[in-house]
Formats: sequence, C-alpha cells, structure tokens
Amino acid sequence: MKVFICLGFLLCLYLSAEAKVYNKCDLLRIVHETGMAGYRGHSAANWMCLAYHESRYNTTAVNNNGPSRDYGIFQINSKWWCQDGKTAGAVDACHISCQSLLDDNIYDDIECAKRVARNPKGISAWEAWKNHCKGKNLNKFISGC
Ligand SMILES: [Ca+2]
Repeated sequence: MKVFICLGFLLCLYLSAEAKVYNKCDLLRIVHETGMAGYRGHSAANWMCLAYHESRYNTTAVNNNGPSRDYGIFQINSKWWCQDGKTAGAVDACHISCQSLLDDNIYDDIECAKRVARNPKGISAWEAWKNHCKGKNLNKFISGC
C-alpha cells in the first residue's frame, strides 16, 4: 500500500512540473501578443471565454469522448486536429502531437486553434463557445487586466 501512495505522490510531482493553469491576465496578454485577438473577427473576449469554458485555462485538461479525445487549454480534438496515436481515422490537420497541446507552452496550441477557426464552422466548432459565449456579455473575461 505504501508503494502505491508513494507512486501516486511521484506521479503528482511529475504532472505538476508540466501542468500550468493560466491566470486570466497572463492568458489575455498572450492572446493579444499572438494575434489571436480579432483573428477571423473573433475578439479576445471570445477566445478567453472559449478557453475558460473548455478547460478553465488548464493546459493539462483532457476529455475522452470515446472514439477521440480533446486536449489542452482549447480542448482540441484528436479526430481532426492533432495526433494521439490512438484515434481511428485521425486527420491531424494541425500536424501536431496531441501531447504537445498539454504542456505549458501554448503558442503551438494557439496556432492550431487558429487553424480550427479557419474552417467553415469557425469558432462555432467549439461547443462550449456556442453554449456559453455566443451572443453573451463577455466583459468579465477581459476586465481588470
Ligand atoms: Ca503546447
């Protein structure tokens, strides 16, 4: 039993070394810096709201949808956008490993999110954006920074 507790503890240490939960103002700064603000007509507040409702700004967020998985701060899907080696018929349109969508460097995640937004569905590809952000007052996602 002690061995298992120890392993669990070490795993936590390992994960926390890579894990990063962004605070709002740091993420907003990067959204501006990378040209995501206004990209394809979507304001910084829309991207901030999207990331908040997809991952709570946690870069290590993973959600298993059965046949595919969503990865990282923007919850990018392995069926279409990234390669996780275990999704049948994966397209990998961002040409990126899904694992690199979980580290604390989100610049590559942002490039992939822009690629998603260039598709005909645009930002509507994200269910969380449609359900929680579309047409809403999003001021709280950018205020105070
Ligand atoms: Ca990354």
